[in-house]
This record gives sequence, structure tokens and C-alpha cells, in this order.
Amino acid sequence: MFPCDFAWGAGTAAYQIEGGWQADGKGPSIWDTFCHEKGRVFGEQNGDVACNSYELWEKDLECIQQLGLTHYRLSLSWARLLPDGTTRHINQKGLQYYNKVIDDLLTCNVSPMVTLYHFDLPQALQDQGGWKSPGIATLFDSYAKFCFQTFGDRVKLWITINEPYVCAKLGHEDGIHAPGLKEPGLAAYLVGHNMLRAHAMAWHSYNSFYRTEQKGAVSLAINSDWLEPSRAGCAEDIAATERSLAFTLGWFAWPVFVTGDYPEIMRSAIDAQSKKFGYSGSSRLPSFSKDEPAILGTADFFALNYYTSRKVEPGGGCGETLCMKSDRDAGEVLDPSWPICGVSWLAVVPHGLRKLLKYIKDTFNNPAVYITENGFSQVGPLQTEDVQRSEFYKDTIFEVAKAIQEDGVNVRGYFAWSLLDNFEWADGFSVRFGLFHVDFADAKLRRTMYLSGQEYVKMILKYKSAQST
Ligand code: PNW
Repeated sequence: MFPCDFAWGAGTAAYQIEGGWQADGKGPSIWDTFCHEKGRVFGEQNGDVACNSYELWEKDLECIQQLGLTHYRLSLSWARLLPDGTTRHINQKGLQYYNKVIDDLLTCNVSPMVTLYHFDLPQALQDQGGWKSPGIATLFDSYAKFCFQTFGDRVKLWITINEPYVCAKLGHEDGIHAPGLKEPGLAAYLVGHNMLRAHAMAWHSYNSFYRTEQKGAVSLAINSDWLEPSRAGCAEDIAATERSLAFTLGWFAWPVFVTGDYPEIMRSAIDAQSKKFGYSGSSRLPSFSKDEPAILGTADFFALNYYTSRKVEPGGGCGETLCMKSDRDAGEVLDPSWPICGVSWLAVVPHGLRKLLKYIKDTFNNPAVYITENGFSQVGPLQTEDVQRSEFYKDTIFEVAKAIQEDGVNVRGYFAWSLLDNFEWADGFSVRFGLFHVDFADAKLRRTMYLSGQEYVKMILKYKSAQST
């Protein structure tokens, strides 16, 4: 059912697991700053220690081996490698840490997939304007080249930026993620634009200087819900669904996979709102310059983070103020028949993944797809017998199998989110996504496999043996 070299993985991100926020010369990141401010994160929690993977990496490796993963997705902390964000100063201890992680994985026959940027910008670069400043693209490109140069002999799967949508919107429109800016209708488009420029520069660097020798593949991880019209056959809802898709998945996938520019519906909707609020031309949604490396074609595969599905109808704006929601003019509602797991935004809809995969195949010219994140969260009292999550993984992986077999989608891998319970951003430690439970009250931060982890082991074994026969 699955191709013989299918990647069976699980993922984590540096700030969510590493801790060691000041260890051995690491510079601060925007998440260090954000969490240390009052009122930002659930229970004033922070990732100062988290799972302490900086010191307990070997324990994580044991978890990876117990699951029988073929791949492990991790992210590098930019500020651990380059404390002030620039290659002027390289933190050798940070370098040693990631070298060991990568070497240990390879020794155990596990292939690393490495994300360069998973939400944690060096604070020193935020102080110069962060992702709103055009210069960030060149700084990111230098960091990316440094990583390709240093780790690319062993790392063959790269993600430049994780979820530019979430960084742009939650960090700069809603202000609920670092850097905590609330500049509705303005900053997020600029941030998204600079992220695309940064990604494209890094992809071109890899393509020109490293690809021939290193033979790896580079993409960016795009998060998308599956969206469908609230009332089937209703023209307004169908149009709203198209707009919503353009403003989420399309925002980043259109420039990279289809036209080199933003979706037309997105630009025209923003332009219309701009007129109403007296902004000239395309000043809110910038245009790509012909003098810079092209955006189109800068992904060697499609990296998809999928969590949930939504029904869509028009509306949901913010009245007479400028904001992304008014630009989009599409409200997303939950189908009452979809169960909610843990966090309020996560309705459990495994079949939405199959539909989204088919949509990606048809819209983006049948790319190779890695599902780089997919998971199920728990809140409240500890349940190591997480039956619901086990069912969720079984159902979801079955949907992926059908997407491959019946719809002909070229899915190359599946990464469960997450290997471990960890620091779930604004929700702190109150939300648990792990295949392993982490006892945050225990000084040794003991890791214990959940039932869902055991189920994942069985599924990997089952599908692997089917692959080889
Ligand atoms: C992703 N939301 O982020 C991230 O890539 C992971 O680091 C994270 O742990 C995972 O999803 C689970 O949340 C998101 O509020 C963060 O809609 C927040 C949202 C969605 C995705």
C-alpha cells in the first residue's frame, strides 16, 4: 500500500523541546522574550527547560528507536547556532549539539528531516525589525547556507520555514505568538512576503551551490485545513471557500508552485478593501521584484502540515476596521458532527486529509508530498491509555493509504506531531501532542510511551512488512 521507501516519522521543534535557553552561549530568541513577558502564555509558562532535550537528547533517541521510525523531523535553533543571528559569530557548542543529534540518528538508521526555522527568530534580528524588515531575507539566506554547508553532507531533507501562515498571522496580526505584534491587515502580509523571499533565496542557494554534491531536497512547510462550503451547492459559500483557500494555502503555495505570485482572488480582495480604507494600490500586499530570485519553482516537494477541517461561509470580518478577516470575507465554522480533540481549534477529520491531498495533486501538478505534521492533542488529566488518539492515527493513516492507492497522490512520508509532549506555544504545557508522555513534574522529565505510540509502532511494522512483500 505504501511505497517501499516511505518515510515513517515524527516531529519536534527546537523551542518546544530543547530547553537550555541560555546554555553554552545560545542567544535569546523571540520566544524566550515573549514567554518571559507577563500574560503571554498559559500559566506564565515558558520553554526555558521544556523537555530538556538539549541535555537529554539520548532519551529522545531511545523514543525514536522504540517507535521504529525511519525519519525524524527536528528544527535547528537559529540563535543556538548563531547567537546574534549572523554568521559573524558561530556558537561551537550549538554546532556540536546538532552534529551529535544528526550523527546519532544516522548511526541508528534514522534519516533526519531538518527545519531551519520553526518560529524562533533570534531576538537580535527582531530588534532590527524582524520579519517585517526586507533585509531579513539575506540574513536568513546566510544562515541557511551555513546550515547546508555544515550539515548538508548528512541531511537530505530540508524545510526552510515552518508554517509561514502561522508566523505571519498569529505573530503579527493576532499577537498571540511571538513577537506578539498586533498590526491587523498590514504586518502579516509583509511578513509572509519576506518569508517567501527568504525561502526562495535559500532554495536558490541550495540549488546553485549544494545540490550537485549533496543531492538533497528543499521545501517550505505549508499548513492548511481542508475547507469546504458550509451549504453544499450554495454559490456564496463556494466563493467564500475559494477565497479562504486562497488566503491560507494559496498565499504560500501559489507563488511557489503555480504562478510566482499571489493568487489573483487574494490580491483583488485586498485591493478592494484597501480602496475602502484609503490605502494606495498594492501597498499592503507587496509585489515580488523582478530583480530578485524567482519564487516560482522553489520547492522540491510539497510539505504539508494538516490538522483539521472547516466549513466556510461569507462574513467573519472585523467591522469597520482593517484586518485580514475582512479582506478574506470568509468565516470558518465547525461541523457539529466532527469531534473536537483537546484544543478548541482541532476538529478530528481524518477524511479531510485525503481530500486535501487530492486537491494538492490536482492543483499543484502532482508534486511529491510529505505530510510533515499531523496530530491529536490531549488536555486535562493524564491518560496514557489514549484510545481516541490511537483511533485517530489508525483512521488518518488509512486515509493516506487511500489517497495513495485510489487517488494516485504521490505521498512520500508521514510525520506524526509530535514525538514528545512539549511546550505547545501559547498553550504552554497544558496541551499534549506527544506519542510519548513527558512527566514535567519529574526532575528527570521521564518519557513514557502512550498507547497511541504503541499503535504507531504496530502500524509502521504492519505497513513496512506489506511494503517488502
Ligand atoms: C503547528 N493554531 O502550529 C506547529 O508547527 C507546531 O509547532 C505545533 O506544535 C502544532 O502545529 C500543534 O499546534 C500551530 O492556533 C500552532 O491554529 C497554532 C495553530 C495551528 C498550528
